Amino acid sequence: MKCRVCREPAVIALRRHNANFCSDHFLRYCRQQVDRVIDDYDMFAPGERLLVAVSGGKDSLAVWDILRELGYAADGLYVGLGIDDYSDVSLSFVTDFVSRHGLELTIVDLADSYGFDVPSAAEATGRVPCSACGLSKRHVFDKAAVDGGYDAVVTGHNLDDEAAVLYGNVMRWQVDYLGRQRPLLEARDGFPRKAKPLVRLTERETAAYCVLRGIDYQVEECPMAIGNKHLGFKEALNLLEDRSPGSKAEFYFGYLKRVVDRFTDFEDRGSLGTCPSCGSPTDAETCAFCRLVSRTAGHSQPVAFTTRNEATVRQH
Ligand code: Q46
Ligand code: ZN
Ligand code: ZN
Repeated sequence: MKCRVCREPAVIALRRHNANFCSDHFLRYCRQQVDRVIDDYDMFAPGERLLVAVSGGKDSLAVWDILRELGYAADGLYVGLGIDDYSDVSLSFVTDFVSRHGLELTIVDLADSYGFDVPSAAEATGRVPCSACGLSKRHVFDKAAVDGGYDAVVTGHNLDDEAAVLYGNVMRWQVDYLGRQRPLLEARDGFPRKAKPLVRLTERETAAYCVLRGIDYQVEECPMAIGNKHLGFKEALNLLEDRSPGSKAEFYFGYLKRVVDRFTDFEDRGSLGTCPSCGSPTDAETCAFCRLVSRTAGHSQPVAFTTRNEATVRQH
């Protein structure tokens, strides 16, 4: 097996591209794919400040690393979810990466800042943990980006993630979500710009990128992912991809090219007010995150809640 570019021994075969790459050319391929997404969607302008939502997994560390390599000014934000050892180990991968490269990281711990963690929120709401977890992460990322004057929030969603979310939204005809499923969402109504520069890379590719770059990451699945429908959609698409390499990319990029604009009208563009507790934009009297904070009161360690008590830890 030889590298498509230099004919030296290859370390990875990409069936959907019918190509093999050596280590150097695979890393270059990954950077080029990210660069192409940034370019295609006009994601960032030179000199902008980016905030990477980093979890300790392969995707968020890979996107942070590639953005650095491409010359972008990117800081990280880690949200402590309080999921047993899983959260502690995940954070250690992030802090290792940060100290190795001299980066700036903000840590917001849900329990310290808001008085609940993901397990207690799941208990209080009676819903799957991912529901409170996703809501909390979105709130913390959005708020940190707006308060910190960042130009965009960057997440490590990859091609497998986006194809699985698209599949799930199509299965249930979630037309309002379909209209917003794009690699770039512009800032609007008090929400920051959101960018997903990894959408041209698969999970396997981001894992290989980390291994070849010597980046250690959390390999365990989140123990609270049980009941997460997303994983089922991923498995279904993996079966299709195995039989017909390139199916995921055709499904997702075909959607972006030919279909997504037809769903724009379904986006809920009702006017938003301001949450009286936290100042976030909301279409309800109090935002969903502050309602979650109230519901969890009494289900976890009591911690005084104020609107401005993010326990940020800066590490250099
Ligand atoms: S961390 Fe949170 Fe994920 Fe765990 S509880 Fe679900 S959403 S699976 S990305
Ligand atoms: Zn090569
Ligand atoms: Zn609020």
